[in-house]
Amino acid sequence: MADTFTNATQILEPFKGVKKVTIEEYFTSGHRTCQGCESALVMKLMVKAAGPRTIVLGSTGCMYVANTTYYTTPWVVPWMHTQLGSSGSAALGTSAGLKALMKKGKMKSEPINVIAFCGDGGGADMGLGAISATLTHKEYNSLILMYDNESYANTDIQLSGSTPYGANTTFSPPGSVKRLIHTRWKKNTAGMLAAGHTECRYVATVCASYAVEMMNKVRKALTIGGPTFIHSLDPCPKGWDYDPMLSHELGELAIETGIFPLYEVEDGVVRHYGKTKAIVEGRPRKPVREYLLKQGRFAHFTEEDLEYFQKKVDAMWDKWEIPGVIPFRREVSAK
Ligand SMILES: Cc1ncc(C[n+]2csc(CCOP(=O)(O)OP(=O)(O)O)c2C)c(N)n1
Ligand code: SF4
Ligand SMILES: [Mg+2]
Repeated sequence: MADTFTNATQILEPFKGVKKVTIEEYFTSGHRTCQGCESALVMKLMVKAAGPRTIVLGSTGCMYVANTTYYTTPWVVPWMHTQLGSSGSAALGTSAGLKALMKKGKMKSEPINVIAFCGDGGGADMGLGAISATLTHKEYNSLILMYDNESYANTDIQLSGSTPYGANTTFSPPGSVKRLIHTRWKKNTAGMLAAGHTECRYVATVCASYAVEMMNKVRKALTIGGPTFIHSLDPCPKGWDYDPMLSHELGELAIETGIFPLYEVEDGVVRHYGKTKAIVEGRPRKPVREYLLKQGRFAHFTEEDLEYFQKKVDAMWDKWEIPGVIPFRREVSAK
């Protein structure tokens, strides 16, 4: 056995401002994502943050299909496709494989980042079990990043467990008899995974509209090590039906309306950050209509629908045990 093996991670210090971000790209030209695709930006920032000694594994979805069209790819680092529900298994298996090879002295012992990404269909729905299992294996270092464009986008925008209430998708077109076909509330994926995996040392939510913060969360997850999870909210011009130039603004509005809170859970401690922190400290949230009505998928919403949506978001902030993170309330004992 090679005595040099350690289970160490790379120490990736946070970028202190945009001018300090490294210039090298590891996700370059050669992809065919839509104009304004925020998920493609997430891939670029994710691997830029991780650096060259990184392996990326990607489950089926837009970020697989549009990024590996025959004979072309934007990936500069080693990359592998995995089955739609397998991002968790791929992360764990690759990390375990590297560890075994290094321990046996069959490859040079060095910290290599393992990142597996999945969409919301692959992560919040189909692959949830595999992600959950991986987050309990604390001896293996990997990051699972779920890029959430709020639909099964690659197969033409079917609704997922992460699609917002009321949205028009190919599975939930509004009709004259029934206006809202999709009436389930979006899953709270990051909160669920953080609360349910007490030995997972790091879970965070991010949005690429805040690019440096987003990259620093990736760097932190990889540095902390063990299995870690990041949930990224990604505006998708095709699925959300808006002008591609609005991607950045819609990301900001998702945070400013309080619909998608930015937070990290590190060793069991919750920390809201960025504009979400300001909201927690008293800054007023923008009305959800400012976000919803910029998107064609909510064009059929009436005042009543907007009010319902607003009320649900208000409850996240006013009633949840930890705003935007943990939905339970303590019972108030009647004395
Ligand atoms: C087991 C399995 N079922 C269905 C499919 C078809 N399929 C390919 S991509 C995809 C959508 C995945 O959605 P998501 O994970 O949200 O990624 P996105 O396409 O939105 O980027 C589906 C259903 C598949 N590849 N494998
Ligand atoms: S459908 Fe959405 S996620 Fe897929 S490539 Fe287009 S913009 Fe990106
Ligand atoms: Mg998706």
